[in-house]
Amino acid sequence: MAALTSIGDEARIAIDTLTGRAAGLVSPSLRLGVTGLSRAGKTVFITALVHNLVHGGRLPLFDAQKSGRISRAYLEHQPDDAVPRFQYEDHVAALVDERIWPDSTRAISELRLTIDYESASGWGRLFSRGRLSLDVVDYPGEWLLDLPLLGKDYADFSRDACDLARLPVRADLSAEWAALAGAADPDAPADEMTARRLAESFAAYLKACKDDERALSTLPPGRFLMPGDLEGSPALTFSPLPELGGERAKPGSLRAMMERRYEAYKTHVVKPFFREHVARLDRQIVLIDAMQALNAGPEAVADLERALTEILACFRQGRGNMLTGLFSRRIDRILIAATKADHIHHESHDRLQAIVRRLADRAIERASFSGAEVEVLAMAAVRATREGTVKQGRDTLPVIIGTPIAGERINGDTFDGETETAIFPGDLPEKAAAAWKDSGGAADAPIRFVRFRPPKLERTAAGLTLSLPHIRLDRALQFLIGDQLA
Ligand SMILES: Nc1nc2c(ncn2[C@@H]2O[C@H](COP(=O)(O)OP(=O)(O)OP(=O)(O)O)[C@@H](O)[C@H]2O)c(=O)[nH]1
Ligand SMILES: [Mg+2]
Repeated sequence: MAALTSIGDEARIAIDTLTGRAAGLVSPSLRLGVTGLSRAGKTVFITALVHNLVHGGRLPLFDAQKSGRISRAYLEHQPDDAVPRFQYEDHVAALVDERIWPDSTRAISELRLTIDYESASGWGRLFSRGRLSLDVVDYPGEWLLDLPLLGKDYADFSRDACDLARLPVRADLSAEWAALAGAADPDAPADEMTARRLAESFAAYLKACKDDERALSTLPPGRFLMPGDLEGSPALTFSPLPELGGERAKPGSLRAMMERRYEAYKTHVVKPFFREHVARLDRQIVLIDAMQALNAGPEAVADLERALTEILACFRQGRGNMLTGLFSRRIDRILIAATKADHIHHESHDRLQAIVRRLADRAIERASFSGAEVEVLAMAAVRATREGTVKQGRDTLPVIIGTPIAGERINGDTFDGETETAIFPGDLPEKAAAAWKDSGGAADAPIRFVRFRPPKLERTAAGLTLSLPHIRLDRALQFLIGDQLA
């Protein structure tokens, strides 16, 4: 990444980090980035993590909690005033009180959780104040996928975008934009209306890819789909153009205007995001919805692998830049986690994890990623189901039991959102794993899962609500922050 930023940026990152470190002397802090493509489960993960720490949830594989060394975990003011706060209370209210999944978030947000703990070693107790501030940063994976743009000029960007648009899987979705862009004359005088039509058509094509049932992964620019407060600004009103020659853009031409806006997008959107957020992270979790991809078929799995490769490439370390090497905080642990494992029986969890591991290994190899410890996990941040068995003739079948969301269907039955139902999830992951081996990629039989409502929380005799149930959230915590509380 270092090669893509200028010295000025490096210096700023270094200064930011030094100030951070200085502040860190007062209260040691760790920045945890949580990312993933939209609907991957970021909001649910953060909510469950905080809820379990604050309420002393069951986390047997998280050392500090298991050995009773955490005396208190509580929310504090976040350090960055310009970043929206992660609306933890709203999300908990949705999950726990209403038993509905939280709304989609679509932007960056942050939350500070402070943990008071006792060090495991007598030596540590002597020197450490036993307080860690965990700054959790939730940001869209789509924004991260913009980082490669920093290494591309407008002509490179146009060429790559046009190549991708012509691929058979995307050709029908991009047809309208391609026709419009093909008809535009790059050398004609710049015209706002032409630029707007092209940008809108390009954004519509990117959105169609996103909405497509093949679950095609997103293409940059990420803010075209999630513009936030930049909607309608010139930095977001451009589009790639086909067949650009190697010569420079004519002053005052459509191409020159597009070029300037593309550069503005990099300067005003991509760089600050990288500098202010990604470059300051210490740890990272990348959530992936492997279940959905397996469900949607081989193209979707291949696409998920491509997205994961690109995401990992963004975290790859710079090539020996002195400044970043010395000052910048660097991500030293990355967890790739497949969420929503509560949709399958625990006998299949290891299989799901094996599938994800293979996907991750290939992505790591293709991104020639190195420099951080990478771990892979199949988990459910919130466990919406429990397990049971059902007798069928002489067989005993393992089932999962939960309340399907109103409107979900299986075999012609439509659920009302209130009734608990036992579902036999099948041995599909096994099939998927086998098919994966054979086809060198993915399952060919689509797997169908029912979406469940969040679980009903049990209460203690004293009326206290217990913390949110999960699958392997404790393992995730141990890997991501366990060493900081040793
Ligand atoms: N059963 C189950 N479903 C989950 C879990 N995590 C997420 N989901 C489902 O996935 C959906 C998306 O989860 P979110 O946490 O909102 O995903 P996100 O990545 O924050 O999505 P955006 O904010 O849209 O980018 C939820 O509405 C749930 O339906 C989980 O641990 N178990
Ligand atoms: Mg979210």
